[in-house]
Amino acid sequence: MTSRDIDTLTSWLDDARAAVFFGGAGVSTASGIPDFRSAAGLYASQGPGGRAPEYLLSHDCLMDQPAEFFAFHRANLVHPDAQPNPAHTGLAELEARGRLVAVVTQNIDGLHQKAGSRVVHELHGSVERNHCLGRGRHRFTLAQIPEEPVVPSCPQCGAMIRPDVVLYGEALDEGVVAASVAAVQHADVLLVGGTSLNVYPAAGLLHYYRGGRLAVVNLSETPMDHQADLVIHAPIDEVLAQVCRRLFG
Ligand code: CNA
Repeated sequence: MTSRDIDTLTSWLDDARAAVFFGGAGVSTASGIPDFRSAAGLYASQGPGGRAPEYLLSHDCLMDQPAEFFAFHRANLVHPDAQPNPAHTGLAELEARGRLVAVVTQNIDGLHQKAGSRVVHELHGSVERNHCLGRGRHRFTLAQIPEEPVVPSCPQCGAMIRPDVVLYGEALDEGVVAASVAAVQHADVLLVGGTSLNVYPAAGLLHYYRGGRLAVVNLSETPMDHQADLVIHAPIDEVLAQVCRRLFG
């Protein structure tokens, strides 16, 4: 990361009136939540019984082997004590100061809202919200779900409670996709950070961007690096901390 790269990104965000951030698991690694595809990520190891994480986080697993699903989900994707890092707080500050209009995230950890971001489109849902599969679709926060039994059930109707996250084999919420597409289409700056851009359809959102200020900030290379107007291979938390320091002191 050169000082010139930071200068460029800072001036783009200083000029921006409708910047949008699109991010993924790398945004939360500095908060102690492992991503999927880094060397230390969840996909580097197999799940219990030699099963792939893609299966353990799938709709099929939830329905056919709910105990295995919840054990894996809780152990790896639920981090109630995690706190926002400078990437989350920097984005919240950019929004509060009128530079950024939306965060579009593939994350399910709720840390953008915890940092104060107000417009957050959660493409893959959130572990913070849960509902039962009964007719009443009763709703629960994460804190309302007891750790035992492993497979949580609704105190009102007895049906299984599941997290409002998009599992492998499930479709994205159309309303969230539409809002995310609209934000990206109208963005003057599109800052992409902490995502391998491997997961579709989410990664396809970048194709809706029509501006000339696409910045990709990621530790490793991404398939979009060659199309970006600025590429920084560095931690997104450090980059945003530096940008915000230059912009707001
Ligand atoms: P991914 O495929 O695991 O990619 C993460 C990317 O971030 C990798 O390319 C890393 O090199 C990069 N990276 C890691 N740390 C940093 C950092 N500090 N700064 C910059 N880059 C970094 O994850 P994606 O988000 O691309 O894939 C989408 C999946 C991951 C979604 O379905 C998420 O739900 C899922 N996920 C979410 C969380 C979370 O909510 N925090 C955690 C793990 C996985």
